[in-house]
Amino acid sequence: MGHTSLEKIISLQRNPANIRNLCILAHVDHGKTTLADCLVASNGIISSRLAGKLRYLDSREDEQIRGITMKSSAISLHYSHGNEYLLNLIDSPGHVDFSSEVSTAVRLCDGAVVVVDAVEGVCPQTQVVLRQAWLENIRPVLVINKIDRLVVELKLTSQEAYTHLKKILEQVNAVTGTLFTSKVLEERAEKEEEKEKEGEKPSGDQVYDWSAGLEEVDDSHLYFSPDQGNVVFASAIDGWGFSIRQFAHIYSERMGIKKEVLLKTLWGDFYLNMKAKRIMKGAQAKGKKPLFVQLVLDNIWSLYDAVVIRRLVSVSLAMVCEKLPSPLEMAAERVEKLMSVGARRFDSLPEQTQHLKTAFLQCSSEEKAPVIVFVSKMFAVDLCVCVCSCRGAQTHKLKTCPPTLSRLINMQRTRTDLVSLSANMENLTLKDSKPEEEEEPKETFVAFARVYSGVVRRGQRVFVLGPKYDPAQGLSTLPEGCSASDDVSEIPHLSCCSMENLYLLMGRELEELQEVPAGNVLGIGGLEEYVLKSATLSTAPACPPFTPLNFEATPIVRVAIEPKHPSEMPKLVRGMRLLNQADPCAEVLIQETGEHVLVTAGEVHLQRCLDDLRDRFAKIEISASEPIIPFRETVVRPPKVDMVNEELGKQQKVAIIHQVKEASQGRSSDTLHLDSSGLVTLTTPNRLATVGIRAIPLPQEVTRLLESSSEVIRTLEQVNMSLREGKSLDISVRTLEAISDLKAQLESLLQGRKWRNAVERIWAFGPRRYGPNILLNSVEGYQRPSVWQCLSRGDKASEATALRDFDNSIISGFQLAALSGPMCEEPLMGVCFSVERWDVQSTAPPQHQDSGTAAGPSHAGRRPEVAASSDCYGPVSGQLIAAVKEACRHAFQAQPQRLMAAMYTCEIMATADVLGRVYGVLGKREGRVLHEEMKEGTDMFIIKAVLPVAESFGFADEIRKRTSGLASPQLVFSHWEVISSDPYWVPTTEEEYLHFGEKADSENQALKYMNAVRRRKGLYVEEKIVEHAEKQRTLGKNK
Ligand SMILES: Nc1nc2c(ncn2[C@@H]2O[C@H](COP(=O)(O)OP(=O)(O)OP(=O)(O)O)[C@@H](O)[C@H]2O)c(=O)[nH]1
Ligand SMILES: [Mg+2]
Repeated sequence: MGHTSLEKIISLQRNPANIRNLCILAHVDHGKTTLADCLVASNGIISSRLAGKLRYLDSREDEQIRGITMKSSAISLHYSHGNEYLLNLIDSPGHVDFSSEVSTAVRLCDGAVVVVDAVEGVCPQTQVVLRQAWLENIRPVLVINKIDRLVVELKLTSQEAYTHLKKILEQVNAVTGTLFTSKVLEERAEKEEEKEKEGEKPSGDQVYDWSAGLEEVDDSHLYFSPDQGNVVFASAIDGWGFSIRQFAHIYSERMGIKKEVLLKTLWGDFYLNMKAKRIMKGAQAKGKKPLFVQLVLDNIWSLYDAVVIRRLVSVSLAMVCEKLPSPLEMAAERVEKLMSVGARRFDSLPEQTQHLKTAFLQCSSEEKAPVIVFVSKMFAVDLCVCVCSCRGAQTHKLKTCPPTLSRLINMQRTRTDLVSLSANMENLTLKDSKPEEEEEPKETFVAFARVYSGVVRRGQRVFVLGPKYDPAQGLSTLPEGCSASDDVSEIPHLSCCSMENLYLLMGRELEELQEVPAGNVLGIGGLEEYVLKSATLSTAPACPPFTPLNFEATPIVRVAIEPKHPSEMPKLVRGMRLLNQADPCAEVLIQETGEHVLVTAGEVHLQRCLDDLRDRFAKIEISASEPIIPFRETVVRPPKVDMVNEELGKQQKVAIIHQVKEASQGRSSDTLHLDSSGLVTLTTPNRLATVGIRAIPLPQEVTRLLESSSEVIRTLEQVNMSLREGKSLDISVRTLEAISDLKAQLESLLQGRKWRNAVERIWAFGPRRYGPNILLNSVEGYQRPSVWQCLSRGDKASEATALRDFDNSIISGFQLAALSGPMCEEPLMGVCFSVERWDVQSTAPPQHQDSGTAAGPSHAGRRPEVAASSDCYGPVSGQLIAAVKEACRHAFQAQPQRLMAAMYTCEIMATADVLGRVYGVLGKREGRVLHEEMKEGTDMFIIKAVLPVAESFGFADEIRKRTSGLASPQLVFSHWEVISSDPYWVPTTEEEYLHFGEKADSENQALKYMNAVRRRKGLYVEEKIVEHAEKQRTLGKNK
């Protein structure tokens, strides 16, 4: 097949029925890029001899060197199979660190090819990508790759191979099954609730049968099975593959059995009865060879490159074209999901917005159809590629494009850009005054996007809808029939831009296009000023922004970055800004300390970001700090039984009181009081207010719940804020349900006398108002409106109470305390601060002590006097914030304190002979093996372990080295875990001295971490400088 011409592709773009937008998804190294190579070769873009070896879509140098894909990239292919098809193929990375790239790819597709390694089977990332495909409602097909390994490496017989393949299919289907079941159950529960709301009270006793409903739903189309035609067996590296269709075709001719019959029986428990010349069921029971083994695998095993094995390309592409939906077949459900952002429900959107749904479903390229485009990521392209192809007419091949010419064109381009953006005068003069800056080729960003409706044309103006844009607001403010060239500056989250250039994505090259009709994937140039990472573009202001992408990876590894030469700081800042735009997952921020910090998903991702920054975006030498490991601080319950030293409990308390006293030295210590139960009472310097606070550890489940519901808590906080401002907010039923769910769960978890009525008394969450710590109102006589008030809207009871003055100061103090704890200024986690006393005296002189201890809304009238009587200590609110913060810190210190470490989980696959070494490495790095099992049919073991993030750097490399490359772990952030050792513990008894040494810091992991953080932050580190103090004393005695 020759090179497909651009005209051909443009003409194919006009027929959405024959377009397939698909991505290739798999666990790392299962052969996605190799498979893509075969498909690319079919279009003559690379030679078929190189297919499988070139990994054409891995265009970056580091991708080639490391052998893993890091960015998803797209290519448009032409394929004829009866009809002419246009395939927009996106290759995605499989490494966990880059799972955000998978999200950006999946959003633009209608279908996915899921690749599974025939030897390794379903791996963690396979499950993740199946879930991602599911969440985006796109249809998957399966390619079981590397069949050759079963023959060559595992040396399985054909019968064994069949059993093995069957098991892999079962595993994949099990994952799909779980996803499906949970969805059906969720929908059923929703329906039930709706019914209840409509007043259809189900009569009589209700017996819930949770499995009911599942049987009614047809799920057969969901599963992968060769007889459904959605599975291909392949060896991408050798370029062959087959589905049972080919074999059915051959044997139906050869044996005179109907093709349809063969299609149904070639996979499964069927065998050929030679005598009767009939296909019978029950091969396994009768000990017969299944048809698949006899007719398919035996052939492959005996003739490794038999005539029956077709080129992989035609097999897999035929499956893709038949089994994956075209853009026209987009499910209504998927559209609604894309359009209903956050808490809003689709039917609560404005009518005009709901009308847009038809535009989506029609995927029409008519003149009148509104343009709707979604940009899922911005990627930086080499200027040469970009410029050459946009000048396609003059310079055809990008590789031959001389750099000087490209720079010249670049200069022209930037100038025209600047003129068109002439509003930005500063920029213009800046550029003009520094002509040498222009010499440097500038990074150009191209948006990776898809047209959902309408035709986009070059230079067309569209609205850019920010993620928070509200179509209702836009519609009410904008005049009827306004277009994107009008002024929209007064509407929040809405701006306009023009699409300067449109490109066809061809792997490493871009081809310029004039217009792109609906249903296609494309690149858009000229958006870098308007779009940061992703955006929705439309000509209709009624269009809502699409739901944000589902990212699976949490950015957790942070490093501080500095230029080697301080004078290059501006270049670094610009480079980091570009990096932030070019990477969907990396975060760039300036910390309170002034450091420039880069947050990435993992070690490999970090390395790629640093390389990008150095070679591409900043083009300067940079130095990165050691990774900054996040910790959390928490308190735990005092141990009931002390293993080492029975006296410790008492001693600790004494020690703490001592500590607190010490800490408050230099200040009038009569303002601070700590009682033996851990209640800290603190009076403000002006002696007008006194707070009493106690720190209580939250049960683990509560902490976990709070952490996982941070989104809900944030929404709750927003709702409360607008209620306080007197605004009414249209909250969807689903949000309210989520809030009341959270409340119910908290109530069931916070049981016992200590927590009586605690959920109602929650004052705030923190830090940042949605974190995993609680401020509890235990002030006698203070009834403040509940944080759950949105649940009981309309009830009179909730309106009867009012906030006391300075209520907000208490919350602020708590937020500050929760943001940085006393151990090493890291955020707190799982701590409840119970405010047990809050006295405010009405007037300044301290002698009127009795007048102000009572509290309650009755005081509200007198409060302004106090606020007005500003004294030498500053405003009351400020003092109160500081007092609450201090009291929280002291209360925290009065409990046994612990550090919490971030933990990774990892799954390591290793053969039995290297198992010992894997355990060795894990043990050395404080890892803990959760379980270990043997993968059936292979000699591999799968080990699941957890490992502190702090110990993880170089882990993957070390494992690989120690096992000579046989085991390669993937680290995924999992949870926070309390480090059991007490960083403040000191040996007190003789045995302890003997065992731990005088300083006891040799084995104290928590102390090591804490001091490292303190040192990094420039805090005081308490270390003993005097070595062997005792010995000196003994010497002295002896003299
Ligand atoms: N034996 C065998 N090896 C294969 C086959 N397909 C791919 N490989 C090898 O598997 C390795 C990984 O292939 P890639 O195509 O880079 O895998 P990938 O899924 O793109 O990997 P990531 O993009 O990093 O997730 C390469 O060394 C390939 O040569 C196959 O069919 N048989
Ligand atoms: Mg790859």
